[in-house]
Amino acid sequence: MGYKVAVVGATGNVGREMLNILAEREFPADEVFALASRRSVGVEVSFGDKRLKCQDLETFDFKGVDFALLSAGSTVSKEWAPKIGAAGCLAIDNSSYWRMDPDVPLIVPEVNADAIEGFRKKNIIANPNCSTAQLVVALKPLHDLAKIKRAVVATYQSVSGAGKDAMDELWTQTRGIFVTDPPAPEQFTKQIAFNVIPHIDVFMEDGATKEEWKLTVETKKILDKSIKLTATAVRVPVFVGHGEAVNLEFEKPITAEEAREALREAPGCLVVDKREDGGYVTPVECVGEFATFISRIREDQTIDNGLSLWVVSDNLRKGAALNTVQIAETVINRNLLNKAA
Ligand code: 11C
Repeated sequence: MGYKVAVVGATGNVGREMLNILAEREFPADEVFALASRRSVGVEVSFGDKRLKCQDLETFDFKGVDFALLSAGSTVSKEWAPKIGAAGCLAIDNSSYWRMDPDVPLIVPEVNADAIEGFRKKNIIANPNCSTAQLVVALKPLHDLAKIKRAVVATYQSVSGAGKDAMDELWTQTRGIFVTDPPAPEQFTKQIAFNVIPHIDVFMEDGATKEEWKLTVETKKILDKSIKLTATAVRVPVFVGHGEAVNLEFEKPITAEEAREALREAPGCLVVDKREDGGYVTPVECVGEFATFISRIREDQTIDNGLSLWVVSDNLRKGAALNTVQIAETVINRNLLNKAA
């Protein structure tokens, strides 16, 4: 018997990718429901070669549904994840709302799949922020090899992380600069076309942004609380795919070649590191892919046991929808739902 899966926020960037990935990976679903807010009821979304009509989240009955994959923002997740969990349906939540709750596991299956069993307390599992997911996939094999003491990360984040309206703003502003007057910024604080903006999410008291804070606290929760991490998160005029320049200081010696070998063997990682023109991956090439790509692996001679590298992944996939579906697959593979065969 297959599973029943509901996608909450089915009309958004990530919700649509969830449906694509469920179909692409032939997730063992008997029925898939597309759910959205009342104003999107009846809107059709693609699921493989089928079209699904969005149903109203408010009136949907989650009893008998195995998985709800949520990507409708923190406000919806705050209210709905507990209601869905209480109805006996496992809520896998892509918003930031539940991530730091001690009774909710925060999971990247390649990194901390064993922590998944903690979902039973609330029947909720959290999916990390997109910039964290790809980072920890790349850090895990290196941490296992030589123990990371400190990480310094600069992100180059695509506008799709801020939603569809933000993608439209990049498009209309870029075109507008050539054709007519560019529209004023609405989704971003400054012009995003032909520019970069060192500001993602709200400012915290210490001067960091919340995106930077998330990178720190989520990496600690998923990988190792002893890792010190400082980040600068930057929005760049790219539609899909986040890049990250990562500098690492390890406890033990590690060569670039050892790091490359470990990353080549690691689940979810794909090393493209040719040290020649074009011998590295850029965001444009990672779109639609499942892997986290690692390039530019090199020793940092300015510190003991230092390495630098470049990490790129599709933020709507590994950073969101793919990781959510992988969590559901892990629950199934570990037989944690106790569903009768
Ligand atoms: C961005 N990383 O690129 C954000 C989007 O906490 O899930 C995802 C926000 C989150 O704007």
